[in-house]
Amino acid sequence: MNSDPPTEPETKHPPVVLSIAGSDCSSGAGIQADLKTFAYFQTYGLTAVTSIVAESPGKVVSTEAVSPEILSAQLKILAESFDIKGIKTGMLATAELCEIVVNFLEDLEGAESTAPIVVDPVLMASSGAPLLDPEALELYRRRLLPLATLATPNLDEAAALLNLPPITSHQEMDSAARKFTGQYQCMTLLKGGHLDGSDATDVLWDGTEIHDFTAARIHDKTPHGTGCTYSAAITALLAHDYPLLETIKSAKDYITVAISQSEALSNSEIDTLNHFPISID
Ligand code: PXL
Repeated sequence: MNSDPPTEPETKHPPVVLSIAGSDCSSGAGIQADLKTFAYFQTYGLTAVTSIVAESPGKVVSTEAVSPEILSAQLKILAESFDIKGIKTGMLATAELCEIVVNFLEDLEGAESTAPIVVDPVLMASSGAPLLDPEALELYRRRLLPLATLATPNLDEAAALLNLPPITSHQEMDSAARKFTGQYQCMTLLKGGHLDGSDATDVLWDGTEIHDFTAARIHDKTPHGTGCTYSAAITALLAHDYPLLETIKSAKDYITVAISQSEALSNSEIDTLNHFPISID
């Protein structure tokens, strides 16, 4: 008779990841997009809400930042309760909330957390509505970005944070990505989606080498929430311990298919991103 103990199927918990971001009631961007993306990549997503945004795709009508007390309380209970393997920040709304987030991340580092921190420096919605008070920019520059493992600015965000004129070519992207890392001591994925051309190329400067990530541009599709969704995918894959280059390649493949399968679900001209695309090959 076989006396070996029955072999249990190996149960592996999904990595726990945290999004510190705003709520987009239309669910294309913000924490709603992050949670869907975290689920797609088989991670367990937590959220700390910074602000509530009333919007539909392409139209922000109102934003309301949460109180400092409730943001602090969300972060405190989550840090006490979970072993967090990856963190992303999105819309941080005000300088006061930004400072709470910075203090929280510094405390985590002090407690020897090795969770990667992905900072998506959300300054405005695709419609142009401001999502960060200008006074908070200094905190990004001095304290938040230097805590990041990876920052994921788009062209406008990188130009604003570097005090540069508009970035208009691949060559300028290359030098802006290097400059961003030089100034803020984090790796930089500069997203070139807003540049003209038949391809959408993002440039990663990892402190040693430049890497390009290119996908065919999907001309007729500009759904909102692509930046949030892309950085959430990166956070989830890093939490799974994927190497950085594979992470960015897979996240770029995912966002490209999510864009190509976006749909007109609202009465807006702007499509709704498909966070659960059918196939990503
Ligand atoms: O896509 C930027 C963005 C980020 N976060 C929240 C948003 C938006 C865009 O509207 O609402 C909460």
